[in-house]
Amino acid sequence: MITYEAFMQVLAKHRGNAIVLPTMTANTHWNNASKSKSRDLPTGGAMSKTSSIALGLALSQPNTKVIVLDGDGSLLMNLGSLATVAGKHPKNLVHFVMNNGVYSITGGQPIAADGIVDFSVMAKGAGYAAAFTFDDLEEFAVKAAEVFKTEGPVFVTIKTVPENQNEPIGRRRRDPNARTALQTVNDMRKELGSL
Ligand SMILES: Cc1ncc(C[n+]2csc(CCOP(=O)(O)OP(=O)(O)O)c2C)c(N)n1
Repeated sequence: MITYEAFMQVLAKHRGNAIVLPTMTANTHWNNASKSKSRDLPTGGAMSKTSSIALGLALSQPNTKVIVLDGDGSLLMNLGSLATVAGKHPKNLVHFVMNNGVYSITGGQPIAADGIVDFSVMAKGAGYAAAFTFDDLEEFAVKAAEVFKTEGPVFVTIKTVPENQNEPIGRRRRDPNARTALQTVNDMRKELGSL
């Protein structure tokens, strides 16, 4: 299994000028690793919708790589999005699912069919152009360049070590520098030259 922190370090090396959309547990870890925050579009409470937002961005910015860091519980809530993405053939979209087997943010409840469901097989079945699965950091580090060169939509399952949050949500430490949702969207619009 791969830790979020180590995965994010490898991703940061390969990100180039890609737009990155992290959600759930990936948000904090990507925020620590990203060197280009104006090209990040983190989404929090809109569970399961990040890949749909990413699809819109990928279609509107066809010459820019768009990377989604999805949660496995989130993806299960919006499985139809796999077919929607595949049907639009976004060549520039790379859709990662952080497969930690749980709803980490809400305390570690297991996802449906944990250990049985194979997201990469589902994505291929939905029509993604390619799908990979990584359970080992070294293997991902060696193949990452190939993953990002592959014509999309590309799907990547990353088997991640769960980091369960047991502190009640209202009592968790918040990043005092965190941008509001509106600031994040406005920053991205400026970055893309539409504001
Ligand atoms: C529509 C909707 N239902 C429920 C929630 C409550 N909720 C927030 S995070 C979460 C679990 C997310 O699990 P996963 O996508 O696997 O990410 P992880 O927490 O493991 O990083 C839930 C159920 C929500 N935000 N939105």
